[in-house]
Amino acid sequence: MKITSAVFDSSAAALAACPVPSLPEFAFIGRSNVGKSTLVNRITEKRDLARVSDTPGFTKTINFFTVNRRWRLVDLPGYGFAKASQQQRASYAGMIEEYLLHRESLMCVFLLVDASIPAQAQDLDFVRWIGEAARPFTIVFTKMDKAKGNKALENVEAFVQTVSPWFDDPPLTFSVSAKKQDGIRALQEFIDDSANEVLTSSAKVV
Ligand SMILES: Nc1nc2c(ncn2[C@@H]2O[C@H](COP(=O)(O)OP(=O)(O)O)[C@@H](O)[C@H]2O)c(=O)[nH]1
Ligand SMILES: [Mg+2]
Repeated sequence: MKITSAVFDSSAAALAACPVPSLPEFAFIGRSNVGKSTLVNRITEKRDLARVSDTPGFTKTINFFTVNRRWRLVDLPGYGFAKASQQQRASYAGMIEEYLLHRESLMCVFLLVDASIPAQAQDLDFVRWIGEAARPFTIVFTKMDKAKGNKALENVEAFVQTVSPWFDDPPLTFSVSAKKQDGIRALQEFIDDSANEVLTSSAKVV
């Protein structure tokens, strides 16, 4: 597949404000600083499409990007909002939860997990939550280049071992390095193939 166009669509602070669900959507979630915005930029092959910020918790809205006029990438606010008040935190969590549970065009949630550090409670909690909600998700291990030696592979292995017993089939995983450009193509193909599947099957129904 080829990226022919990628544009910022809109920002929303509530489910009701999201764009009309006319295209298959793929959402990115994870702790602040895990590499969500960077990954959106790599997948869309645009340097500055999603704002890459070093300030944890900078993105506070749901941001939509339309790619090839066929599918949308969705950059969700990071969880663990260091600079937000308790009340702000609760309202972001509510907004994200509503989007994840009720967005009809959501095809897959990508949970980004930092492979350079051991499993974090917040990430494991999210896997458990999304599994219980029975929403389609995959795990994307980021920053595969960052830790020394085999550490990243060991962290990935340990994470998968921890969560796999919670599911009938172990979750699908990807490993990427935005820095080295590793694993990006596989994600692009997965997204495009998934979008094609739904677009063709809905075309048949019409
Ligand atoms: N070493 C390394 N750093 C990365 C990678 N992906 C992102 N980063 C860095 O991690 C920081 C946070 O990235 P960002 O995309 O803003 O994270 P977000 O808060 O999840 O959107 C930035 O300084 C990025 O340059 C990666 O694959 N490898
Ligand atoms: Mg970001």
